[in-house]
Parts: sequence; structure tokens; C-alpha cells
Amino acid sequence: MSKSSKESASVGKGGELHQRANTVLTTNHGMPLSDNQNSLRAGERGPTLLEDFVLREKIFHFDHERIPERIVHARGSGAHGYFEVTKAIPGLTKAALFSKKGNQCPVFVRFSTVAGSKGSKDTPRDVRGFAVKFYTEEGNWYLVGNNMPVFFIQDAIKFPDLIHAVKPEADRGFPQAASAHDTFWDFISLMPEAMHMVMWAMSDVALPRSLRMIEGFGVHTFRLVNAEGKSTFVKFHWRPKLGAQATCWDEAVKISGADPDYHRRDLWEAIAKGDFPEWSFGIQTFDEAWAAKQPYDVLDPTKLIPEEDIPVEVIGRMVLDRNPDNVFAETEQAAFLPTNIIPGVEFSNDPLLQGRLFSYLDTQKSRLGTTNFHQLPINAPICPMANFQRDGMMQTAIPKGRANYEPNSLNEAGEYGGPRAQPDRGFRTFADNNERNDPTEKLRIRAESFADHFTQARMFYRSQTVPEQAHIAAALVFELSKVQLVHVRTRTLAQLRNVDEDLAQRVADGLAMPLSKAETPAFSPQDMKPSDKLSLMKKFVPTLEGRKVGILFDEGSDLAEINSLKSAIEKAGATTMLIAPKVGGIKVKGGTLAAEGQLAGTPSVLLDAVALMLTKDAATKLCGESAAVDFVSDAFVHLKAIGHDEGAQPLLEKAGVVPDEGITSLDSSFIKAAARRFPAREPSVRMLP
Ligand code: HDE
Repeated sequence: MSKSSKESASVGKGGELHQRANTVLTTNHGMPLSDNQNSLRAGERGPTLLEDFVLREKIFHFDHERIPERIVHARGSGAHGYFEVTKAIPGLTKAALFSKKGNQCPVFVRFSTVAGSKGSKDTPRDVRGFAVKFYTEEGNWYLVGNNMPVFFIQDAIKFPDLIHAVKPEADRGFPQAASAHDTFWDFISLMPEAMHMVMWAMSDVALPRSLRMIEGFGVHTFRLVNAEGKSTFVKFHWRPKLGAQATCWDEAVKISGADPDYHRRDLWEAIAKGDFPEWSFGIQTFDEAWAAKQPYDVLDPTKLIPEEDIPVEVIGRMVLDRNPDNVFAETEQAAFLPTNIIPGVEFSNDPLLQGRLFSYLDTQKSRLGTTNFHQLPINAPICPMANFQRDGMMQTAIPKGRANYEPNSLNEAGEYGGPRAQPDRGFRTFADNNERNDPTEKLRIRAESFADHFTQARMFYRSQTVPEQAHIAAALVFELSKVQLVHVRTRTLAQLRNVDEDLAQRVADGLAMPLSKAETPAFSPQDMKPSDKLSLMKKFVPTLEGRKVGILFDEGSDLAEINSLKSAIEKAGATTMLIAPKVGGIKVKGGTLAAEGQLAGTPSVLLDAVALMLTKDAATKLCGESAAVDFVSDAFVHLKAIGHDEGAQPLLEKAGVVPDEGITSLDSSFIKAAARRFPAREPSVRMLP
């Protein structure tokens, strides 16, 4: 779909704007230019002339380069790739895509943060958007999901309030890309239905190590409909091949200073070097009868379906193998709409999803300025499309003939009468006659079955490992410490008591506040079985694949040893980065070695593990350089493996490193340790509540 960047625009046959190899610089109208350095002046030192249409066109276009950023999910990173069906499911859906194992279609994915504006950082504590365009032979299917399986609210009517509350506060315009402020917690503490999602947002899942290491969820219950018209409910899941992994909070904070583009750079670089990120695609399926028996409502987007109850069945895989050619044309102009479905995939009555169904079309018109946004290359279907919709701003299609209405009988006159609906193959809405829906009344009402706000929040918290529970408590203490309205803190503590008494007590202690009086919930929380699938640490995949290991060297380090460690790390699937105090070339034993990163500009927060290959003299000298001391002490407190030779000892001591199983020599034990983190170290480096 994309064109080579060497080509430039010119007007071609039939009036279509297309690309051809062109080395001549022209105006937008194709007129060749003689000078792109000087504007047209009245005399050598005189004023610029109004007549300078070349200058005017260039500046006019520049002045309008920005379009409104997305109200949510403004900061995003995109990538192209393909989806492949690994298990056909014709019994469940008539979608042609899923009819045969091996079927493939191109995809475009946009990952995003939610709260921050376009220029914010990549690593705030936040939900991540995971939006996929499947360009199928039956039209574009968009699965616009997140990296957490539930959401804050049950009804679309609360979305503007939620987003207003989390965005920078209305009077002061800060904080940017942060939920740690009064208005967010004010709102959230008044919305008990948010508590389950709050647990997720305060967990390590909100601090991804890489976009290549996040899970994805369709969140809502959807339907699959087969050729016989039978409907099956479905939840969609993406699982990263590299395993889901998070950073420490302190690490995420420091990364945002060291590299605000950490995630987009990581995604771009991995794809550019052929290390293609991959996800498996899975479904949980169930029917009305099963749904009716659950203690929660499957239409309630604040609930998940435990995998212990319905396992995820893998039916596909997605590989991202191409970076965008142009961020604006593709990632920025990509328009996602949950309404873009294909025959065989349908909505449920989830009231949050129902609200999304009309919201996204409005957004695209307001952001892209025209009803013809679907014609932009990134949004256009790759299958044939035809209808009688015409005209509108920035119409780029040139429909031929007289037929712009239907029915018509132009065919009978030998003319092209245009396309016709296909009763057999076309999309039909599933006739949902479930008696639980009771469509006989119009009501502004919340179903009774949506009333339990705490059971799953409790299940999530109790499914975490001890260190993960401590992280949730620490995140809540951090966020609430930024809240200045004391009654909001008190109210949040009351909500937390319904999630878990121990958690509430830890947070109260961490704030040095008394535990609030418990509030009686509308529905008393139940104790569900904890689920191992909800813990990142329990699911952790110990692999070096896709990770980055830093090798710190300096004058006198041994080139042969560096090279041999480098190749052992690379053999295990990681990339390496050579780091030294100066980049140009340092005299080492056996030659001169240039570094890829300068020590002060490459803190260890940007790496998964570090190796210190230093002579004793170099290490002693580096004890006087805070960037070197921080490099080591941060790796230690961020629970990373540190491999080192004898010479590095003075620097380890200065950095306060205490030996444990993550502090290794530079042999195979380092390669093994580098694939892990060491949470057991945490209590000695951080006073968690
Ligand atoms: Fe969105 N959401 N959303 N959302 N959403 C947008 O659409 C909205 C919700 C999600 O990379 C907007 O084109 C409403 C849930 C993603 O371009 C907007 C409601 C989930 C993206 C919008 C929700 C999402 C968006 C902003 C409540 C997870 C980024 C720009 C009814 C399942 C897509 C745009 C991209 C984007 C509205 C709730 C995911 C304003 C009204 C729940 C991943 O239309």
C-alpha cells in the first residue's frame, strides 16, 4: 500500500494524485521551482512581496500541518503486519477470515497511552490502547481494545466525566499524563464500579517494559455468528510471544526523563532490525445459558471471565513486520471505529460498547475534517468497495456514470447501474431475542446484575504475588499522597476496605492516616478463587529474546572478552549495547573500541540487564562519576541482573550493591540471570507499604 519515500507527488492520468519518481521540486500544483532558499523581495533588502505565491503556498501548508489530536489515546505508535489464522472456526463464525487455517490478512496496529497528550511521555502509569485494523476480504474489521481486560465505567454516559477527571485539571492545566491528582481520585472514589479497573491501573500492568510485551483485550463481550445464524459470545485476547513484562515504578519515572520515546523507539528499532513482535490471538467463547449462570453479568465491562472458568483458545497469530513510512499519514490519520465489523462478528449489549458505537464516527469527522476519512490510504479497505455515497469535503474518488441512487434501472439501458445489496452474503444483524433483555420499556437504568463492584477487584488483588501486591499498595500510596483533598483520600480508603482489608490498612499506614469507616457496598463482595493468569509475575517468561543488555567498558577492558560476552548475549536472543564514558573510540586491551551509548546519556533504566567489564583502575576512576554510580545502583534497585568482572568491584561497592543470585560473574550464569528480574531483592532496597 505504501510507496517508496524516494518518490514524490505529481498529478497523473485521470486526475488522480499519484506518486512517480520525480527529482524536480514543484509547487503542490506541479509547477517546477527554481529556488527553495529565498522568498521574493522588492530589492535586495526590501520587503517580501504579497505576490510570492510559492512562499505563501509553502507556509500556508505548514501552518495547517497539525490536526486535532485524539481526545484520548493521543500518543500512539503504529506498525504494519499480518494476521494468520492458526485454527479455523467456521462452526462459530461465518467470517471468511476464520474459515480456513492459514488464511492471512494485512493488519495495522496502533498502540497508545490514554491520558497524555500527543507530546507526552511513553511511560506514565496508564492503560495502553491496543487497536488493530484487520484488512479482510470482507471489509475492515477493527478490534479497538486495551492492555487491560476491564474498564473503569459500566455506562458510556460516564466516559466524558472519567476523561475530564483524569486529564490535566481544568483551572491549572496540569498534571500531564498522570492519574495522581485530586480530580481523578475524587471521581474514582465516588464510582465504586471503577475499583476493579483501579486495581489493574495501580498494578505493574500499567508500567509495560515494551509495547512488544503487552497483552491486549477486546474488553467487551462480542458475538460470533455462524452461517446458520447461531450466536456465541466471545472475549478476544492478544498474548505477546515475548511474555508480558513490566518495569518498576521508579524505573518508569526515570525512563521518562532518559528517553520519553522509550516505547516507540523500542518498537521501531525491533521491527527495523527484523525482530518482529508477535502475539497469539485467542478467544473465550460461551453461550447465553452459561452467561446466565455467572455471578456477574457478561455485559458488564468492569468484569472479566476467569481463564480457569473458560480457557483461552488460540486461533491466530499476528506479526508486526513493517514500520510506517510516514507517521502522520498512517499512525496519526488512522481512524479506528468499533463499528467496523465483518459478517460473522457482532456486538453485544454491553452499554459501554453501545456508546462507543456512535462515538467514534463523530471523532473521525472532527479530527480528520471530512466524512471521506475512509478514503485515506491507511483507512481504505483492500477489498473492493462500492456504494452510492457521494461528494463531501476532500472527495478523492472519482465515481463514473450516472448511477448515484438506488433502485435504478440504468442496467437495462446498457449503463452501469451500480452495486446491489447481497441478501445471502451481506451483513445481517443478529436477531437478539434474549428474554433477559426485556426491550419493552425505555429506561435509564443500571441492571441489578451490574451491582457487584468489588468481588473481581478483590480477586485481582488476591491473585497477585506478594511483591505485586506491595506494588499495588505502593502505587495507591503514591497516587493518594498527591491528592490534596483529604476527604478524597479518606473516601478512597473506605472503598479499598471493600476490596481487601489488608490492602486498605497498608495504604492507610503508608499515608499515615487512620483507616476510614467502611462503606456498605450495594452488593457484598464474594471471595472468588484467585487466578494465576492475572499475575504478570506468575506468567513471567524467563527469556532474553527481545531484551537489551548493556556492556559498560572503559580504558583497558579486554576486547576479546567483550566480544565473547556480546555474542553469547546475542545468541540468547537479546541485543547488546556497548556503553562507555566517551563514544568515539576507547583504547582497550586488544585494540580500540567505539561505544554505541555514552554513559551519561544511557542510564541503565534503558536496559534489561548490565555487564560491567572494567579494570580496577577504570572502576575506581568511575566511582567519581555519578552517572556510573547511578548506572549500577539503579540496575540493582530495579531488580536487574548485574554481571561483573573482578575489576568492577570498587564501583559495585560505591553503588551499594549487595551480592545475591542476580549479581553474577560474566559466564553463563549471567546469561541466565539476565533473562530475569529479582523481586526478592526489593525489600532491601525499597520500603514498600
Ligand atoms: Fe475509546 N475512544 N472510548 N475506548 N479508544 C477513542 O476515538 C470512547 C473505550 C480505545 O489508536 C477516540 O479515534 C468512548 C474502551 C482505543 O486511534 C474516541 C468510550 C476501550 C482508542 C473514543 C470509550 C477504548 C480509543 C479518540 C466509552 C477499550 C485509540 C480518538 C463509551 C475497549 C484508537 C478516536 C487509536 C479512542 C471514545 C471507551 C479503546 C473519542 C465514548 C472501553 C484503543 O472516539
